[in-house]
Amino acid sequence: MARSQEEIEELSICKDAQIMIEKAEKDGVVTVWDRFKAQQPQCTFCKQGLSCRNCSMGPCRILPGKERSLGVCGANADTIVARNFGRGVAAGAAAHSDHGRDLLETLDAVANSDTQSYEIRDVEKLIRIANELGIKTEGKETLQIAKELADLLLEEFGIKKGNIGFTMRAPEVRRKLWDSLNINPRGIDREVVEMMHRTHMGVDQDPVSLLLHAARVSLSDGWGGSMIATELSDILFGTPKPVESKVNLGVLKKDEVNILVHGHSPIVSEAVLTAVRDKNNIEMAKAAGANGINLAGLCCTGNELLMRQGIPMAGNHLMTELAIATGAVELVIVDYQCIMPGLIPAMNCYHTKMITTSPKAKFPGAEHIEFNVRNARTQAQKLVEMAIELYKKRDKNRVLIPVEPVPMMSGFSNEAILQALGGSLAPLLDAIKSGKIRGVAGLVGCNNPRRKHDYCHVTLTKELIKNDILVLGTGCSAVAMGKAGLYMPEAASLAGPGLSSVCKALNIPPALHVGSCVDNSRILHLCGLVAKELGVDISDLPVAGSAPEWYSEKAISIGLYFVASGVYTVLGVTPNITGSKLVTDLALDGLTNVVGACFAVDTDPHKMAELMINHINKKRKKLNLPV
Ligand code: XCC
Ligand code: SF4
Repeated sequence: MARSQEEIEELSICKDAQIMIEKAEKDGVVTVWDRFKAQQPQCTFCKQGLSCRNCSMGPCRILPGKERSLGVCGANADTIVARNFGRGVAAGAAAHSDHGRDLLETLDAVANSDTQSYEIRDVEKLIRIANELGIKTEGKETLQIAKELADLLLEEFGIKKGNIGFTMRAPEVRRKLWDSLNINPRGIDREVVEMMHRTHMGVDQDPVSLLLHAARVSLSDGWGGSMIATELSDILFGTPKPVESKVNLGVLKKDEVNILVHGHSPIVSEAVLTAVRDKNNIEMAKAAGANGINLAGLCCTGNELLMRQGIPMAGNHLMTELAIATGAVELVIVDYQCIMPGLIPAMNCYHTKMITTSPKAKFPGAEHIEFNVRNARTQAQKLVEMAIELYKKRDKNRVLIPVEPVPMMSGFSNEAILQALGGSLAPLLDAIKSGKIRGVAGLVGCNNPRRKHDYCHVTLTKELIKNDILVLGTGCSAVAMGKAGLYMPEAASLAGPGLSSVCKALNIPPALHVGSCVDNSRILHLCGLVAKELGVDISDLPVAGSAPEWYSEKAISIGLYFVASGVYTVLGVTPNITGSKLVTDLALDGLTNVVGACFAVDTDPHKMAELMINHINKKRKKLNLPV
């Protein structure tokens, strides 16, 4: 049965989403919301983390306090919950870090002159990062430095004596704390593998021990795999600087060939961008009756292109099927992560084709055109030609582009923030000390059909900026803020008087787009810089994090590395740990005594804001700053 207007408005706050949900229904496209409904009621054992299928004596479902309080092997609820949580963190860390490894292999190929598809665009950053990690660069050729950097970082994944290099960006007190807890991450792959080992039947049964290792896994992501992904993407594709662009489904063009890139890594999408900008291809599109070729992004590979190249953003996680339902998309080119298999039946309703490009992520029903460092240029060319051919098949009567796009600013890398501040952190620190900016909040993560699409991201951001808290956004959260107009300098009028005066002086928005999900490492790095400058630990800073609508295992890893780095983090979706009181208490409270920060959970963005503001005020008081 078709949804009423009221029901549709309950699903998303976005006009483009609302209009497209209705069109999708009419066109017979099954969406994430339909499938979510069909899954109700969802398993309460799994929801609480109380089911285990780690071995073939099971699966086991635990009812604590009842006869069935132990799994076949004898594992109790605390163990099972901690193990499940740990595996989630490992999967998330693996996803981010394996993405980082792909950038590393690309840098390695460039260094060995093994590719014509990629180059080093930011030589200054290459040298800076190499120096930071102890590589001598004087008198060396660029490619030699790149080679040495690639070799050094490749080691971070595997066998490494000592700790991950970028952890040196954390203040010394924090590193000492990690050492004393034995959670300073060693090799990136090693921590993930060790989690898989520990959670095998009959290995680590102690929930505290499991959680501490989970923290170490997450730190190897935040200060390791993700940070490597960010820094190498900057070196290869350019460090972001402030750039204006547009966001929402209105970025699709009625009279142009529309290509969407979806996934996470910039490796494929950057190659596609080069082909899209090629004059011959534009001529070819014109010969096919189109006015040009329009490239837009979805999710994090979209964020990567938006941050560095100003490529418009069509939407976040829950918008991906709805983008196809516009009937205006020729090609969806994907790499990996967060690509719903539901896109395949959706695209089959139109002339749209989905192309998978990574040997790691194949989708039955999509065409697979594999990209590697050597063939990226030619493959991208092939795809653009394919999109132009598909444009001829577009049924104009079924096209609906629902709204006008919203302008947004992007490109706030730490380098760009420093530059906007005149080269040093001092003006930011002064603003924080005086209370003009009361604190900084990182808003990150996904959408989830459990929550009204974008509602928490936008409401929470508005509350925070109103209270003079500068918001840094990444991932799908960032897209939500952009769509709500919060990424324009004019949004300063929604900020409190202090933050608004800073924004006006610098001509920046009160919420800053700092990148994709791996770019949460930029926030960690910034926290490290500020803490070092003030001579305190990260846990002393007036900062807080939130993943208001998270869904992904990657978000669990992100949340945990923020907490393990000392940043209080508020989740808007309850993680699957409530089956263990011990694990839940530790996450929501006990961790504070261990790593100086913990999680909080609330589903109401106003309450989430209150929690974050109270935390920031508490930290200000401790630093003797005006509250
Ligand atoms: Fe995926 Fe990164 Fe989440 Fe969005 S925010 S749904 S992880 S695209 Ni990363
Ligand atoms: Fe059951 Fe233990 Fe096997 Fe898990 S590891 S499935 S709890 S027997």
